[in-house]
Amino acid sequence: MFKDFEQIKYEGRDSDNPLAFKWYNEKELVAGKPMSDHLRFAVAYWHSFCGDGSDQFGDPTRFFPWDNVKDPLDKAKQKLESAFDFISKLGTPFYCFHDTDMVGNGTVFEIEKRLEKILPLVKEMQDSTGISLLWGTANLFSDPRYMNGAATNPDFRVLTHAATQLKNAIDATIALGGKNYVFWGGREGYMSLHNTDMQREIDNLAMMLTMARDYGRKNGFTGTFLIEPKPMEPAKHQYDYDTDTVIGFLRHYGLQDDFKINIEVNHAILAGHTFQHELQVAANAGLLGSIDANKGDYQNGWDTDEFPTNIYEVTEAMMVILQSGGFTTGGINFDAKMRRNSTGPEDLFYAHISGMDTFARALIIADKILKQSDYISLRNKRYSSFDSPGGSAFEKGQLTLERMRDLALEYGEPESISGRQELFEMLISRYI
Ligand code: XUL
Ligand code: CO
Repeated sequence: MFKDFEQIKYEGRDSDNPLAFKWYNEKELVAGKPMSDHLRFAVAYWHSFCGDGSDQFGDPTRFFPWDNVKDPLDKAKQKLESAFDFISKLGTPFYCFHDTDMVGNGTVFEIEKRLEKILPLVKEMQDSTGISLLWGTANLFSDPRYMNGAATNPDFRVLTHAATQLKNAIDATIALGGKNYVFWGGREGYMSLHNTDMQREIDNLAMMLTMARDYGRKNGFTGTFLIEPKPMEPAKHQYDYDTDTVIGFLRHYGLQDDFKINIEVNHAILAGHTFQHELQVAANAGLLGSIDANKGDYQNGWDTDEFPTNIYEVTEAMMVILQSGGFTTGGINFDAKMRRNSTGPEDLFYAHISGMDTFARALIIADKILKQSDYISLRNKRYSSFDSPGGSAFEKGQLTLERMRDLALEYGEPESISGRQELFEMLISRYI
């Protein structure tokens, strides 16, 4: 599928070659390490090698050379070869997949059998190209058996099938040396409270995640388990609503030492937040794991999964990521799809090159803002009263309400201090 393309190279800012990087120069040092180490880019198997452009209103607009191959395993092999050819030529160090992206859907035992057969080939591909698995996951939302949920289904028998798929996807992730294992709970939520025992469903979700954690650890998985929050779509109410909700859930059920958060840009927007907000909430809890990079649409209320190009949004995100110390096992997975009317294989390159350049550029800008500008000192200055004897005694828990009243008397009416939001914004624009 991608045989007519050559290795994508860095050509610098002045290049007008759409099949070259203008900003992403993998070895270039930023804040003490190569760009590739900061960004840890991954290609998503599902959008890139399965997404055919169809939507609720129309048939496929994109065709893959393996579309008409009958045998699922032959199909999987052809897809695998093209996928690794694309990823190698693009030069991202990682990829991510759902079990069914790789081998197609079927009964959980058919999926199991096909995975067993394809895994040695995938391993070979990884070894010969040097591409690694950022994360694996199981698709527990597309098949009709999951229409009432997977781990939160009211029928226990469905849970046994979900668990089988989960076990096999964890096995695959371990066999391929995956750095993380992701849970996105597509159907883990509800449509109507009338027929839903919410407490029971959430307890069952926690039980399934606990089993998955125990199974993974017992079998040598040393990576990170990640939960990917999303407030709705396809479920009306999803239990993993946003980062704060998931953090509360993880702490309540004692899962916070093994799980972190995988934050997706468009999901943050659907939850009524910004991407930066979600990143900061996770960073505050020490649970910022990984990100699914894309771009939402502020005019509509669904998951458009566009390739990221918003330099303001991404710069602000990179500022949070850099300040939190960056990724460890996580990275930046392009959970993004081309528009329905982008139909050529070259479009897949354009989309990823543009997204990678946006992040690389944002990384450079964010590093400069943090290092060269007054951004940090301006923000610290806003809180400097907490470094005074009274303020620091308060933060240490040494004051009472009575003592606070004495201090209020002593200080007198506080003067008004500007928040200077426009100055901060000016500073960011200037560096961009
Ligand atoms: C759906 C979504 C998924 C997860 C993996 O909105 O983001 O693709 O990233 O299941
Ligand atoms: Co995602």
